[in-house]
Amino acid sequence: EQVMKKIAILGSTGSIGTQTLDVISNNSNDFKVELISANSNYKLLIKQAIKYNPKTIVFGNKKKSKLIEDSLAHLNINIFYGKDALNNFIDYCDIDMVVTALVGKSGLIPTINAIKNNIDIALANKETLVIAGSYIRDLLKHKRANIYPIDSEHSAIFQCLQGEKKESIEKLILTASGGPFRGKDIDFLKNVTKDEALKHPNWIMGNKVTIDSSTLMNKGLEVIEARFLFDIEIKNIEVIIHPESIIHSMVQFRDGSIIAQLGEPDMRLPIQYALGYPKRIENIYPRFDFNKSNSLNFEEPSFKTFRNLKLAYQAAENEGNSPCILNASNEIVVSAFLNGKIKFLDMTNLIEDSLNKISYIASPNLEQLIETDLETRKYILEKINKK
Ligand code: MN3
Repeated sequence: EQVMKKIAILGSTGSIGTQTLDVISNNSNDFKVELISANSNYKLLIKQAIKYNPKTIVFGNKKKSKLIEDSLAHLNINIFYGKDALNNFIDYCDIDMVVTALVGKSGLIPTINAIKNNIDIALANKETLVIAGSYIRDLLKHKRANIYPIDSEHSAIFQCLQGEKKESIEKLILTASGGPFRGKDIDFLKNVTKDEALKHPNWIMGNKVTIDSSTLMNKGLEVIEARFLFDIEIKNIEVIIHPESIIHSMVQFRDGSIIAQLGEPDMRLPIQYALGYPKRIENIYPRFDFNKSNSLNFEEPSFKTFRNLKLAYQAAENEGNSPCILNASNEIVVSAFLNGKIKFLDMTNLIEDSLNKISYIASPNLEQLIETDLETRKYILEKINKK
């Protein structure tokens, strides 16, 4: 008899959330949706609740509670509201796996609570590992929970490592598309607009990660994510620009062999691999065709133009609360850039400033990381408002 995997999706109305539901729709014998959550898009959350009939939904606030409850009155769904409900979602459902498709630090506490309850995680929320990577790595050692990456680069590396021993790894090679401003110089970047930054050449993603791709901060966060996910030293993690986004990442082993994972840039693939692991599920998504695209290109990233990548490497080498500072300031500056409050290059300058000004803690505990996060946000917001 087929055993259904019971899934919770935190952030079900975003880009990863909707694609996860798409994967589940295509594999309704394998997966059942038990809980979905959204922060602001109540209209889509209601539609999803009617279509997937989960036992529980969580919405960000009570403002639309009457509308939500009236719309779902004919269904037997438990409805919870607010940040506490999201953080403690694990108390409201009985699941096998949680997909953390939240944006930014909102994923931190729900992820930690899932690990404490020995629930497997399909991780799309890279910021969680950047904020508290060492804490989560240590927590995982004492729990039965596993993290399966959804980020396409980390899914690629995870696939390349199947059947391999950790001590055989020489280095991880993360590929990056280079974003919409690949090949441009600092002068060009001075005046780029939000609309230009939101035009990613290959991937369809949420606004935050698309801006992060245009500054290469996304790759910086992914280097840190890889460092903790695979427990590999920063000096053994490399970034190479690969504009076609067909090779999703690679592992070089100690004998010099390189294993790569390839495919069309389609997030449903890494989502499906994380959900179904270790099973490879058949699908009819578009296939990569070597006859149609017969060249794959590579170039070195420019650390001089895209200084965010350099700052991320520096924060990762500093360890302690530095990656947490990097992430918090980045979340604030990206949102300020999207709201038209600062210019493109201001983002990097403000992040650098916060890394210099916020007090360094070499071995922070979770409370200190949460404090660092709040302190950094406050510091950067004040700087932006003074401008
Ligand atoms: Mn990625």
